[in-house]
Amino acid sequence: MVEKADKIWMDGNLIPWDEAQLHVLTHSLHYGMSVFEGIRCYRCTEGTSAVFRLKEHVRRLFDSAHALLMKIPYSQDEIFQAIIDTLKANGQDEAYIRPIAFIGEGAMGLHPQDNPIHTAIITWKWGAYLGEEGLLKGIRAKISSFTRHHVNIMMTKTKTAGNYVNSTLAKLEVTRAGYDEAIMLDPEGYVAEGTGENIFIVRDNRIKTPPLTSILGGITRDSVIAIAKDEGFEVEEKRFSRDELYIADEVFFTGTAAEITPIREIDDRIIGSGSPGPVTKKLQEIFFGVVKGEVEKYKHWLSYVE
Ligand code: PPE
Repeated sequence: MVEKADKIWMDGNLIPWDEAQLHVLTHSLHYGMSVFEGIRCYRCTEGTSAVFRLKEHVRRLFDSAHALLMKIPYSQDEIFQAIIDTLKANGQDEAYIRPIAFIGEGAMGLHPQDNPIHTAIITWKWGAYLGEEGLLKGIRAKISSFTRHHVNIMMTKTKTAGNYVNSTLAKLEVTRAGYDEAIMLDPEGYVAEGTGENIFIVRDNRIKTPPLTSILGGITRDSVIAIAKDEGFEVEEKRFSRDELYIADEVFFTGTAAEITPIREIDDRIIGSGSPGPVTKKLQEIFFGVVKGEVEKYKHWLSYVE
């Protein structure tokens, strides 16, 4: 259950949480055309709070809307500020932030030209996405029998609600089989991403992650690549097959919700030593320092909530 906060920002106003209601004819509910973001605000070591890479997340929200021919009736600056205002109104020093833009009530059918576009921002407490223990000890993943989207079927670089039916099918499949998370292959059979995460492998200290061709351009992915290169690692953005996962020394997921989650087992094969490896642990340590404002070099990724 999501723990209620005081306010939700909806169409320009901060309104009480329980009043953020919609009609069942809300167009996006029927056809899956809405775009959203997932952003995290962390409490910084020095006391204040900061949103991680807020500008990039807001930009991606607008990119998603643009690709779907949806016009969000606000500027990026206005949404940026509204997110800060929502956090302040809720007095949250740590939160997961979910902006969403969707097509409202009006005409039905697939081409609702005049229906309003609504925008909302919800903030709530969200701990470790795949569990505290998963973050520490690693999770067990399984490759789903569901294929990730083809680039001409869905807009894979957008965070479109409808894209996540595919993710949910995969997640349901593998969690019912007793695993923690699904890994999805692209239509050609190469490793693509998790249901809500990007994926990285490490072998002989070299890091590899699938290229952006058909996956979401994760902001955590981008951050981890920058941090890893800074640490002197070679990072290759290249397709790889499922057996490269099996024989990797280390595998981990990245995502706003998942942060950096080690994967200790895939399709019943133990990965490396079976517990998070040194590269994953090092990247985790730096990443959690960065989001808490401990690393001077990356302070420009933070938007302080003041
Ligand atoms: N791939 C997918 C399909 C995806 O949904 C996410 C984020 C990522 C990669 C990583 O992107 P980024 O957050 O920019 O590093 N998934 C969001 C939704 C999770 C949910 O269950 O809801 C998230 O992590 O917020």
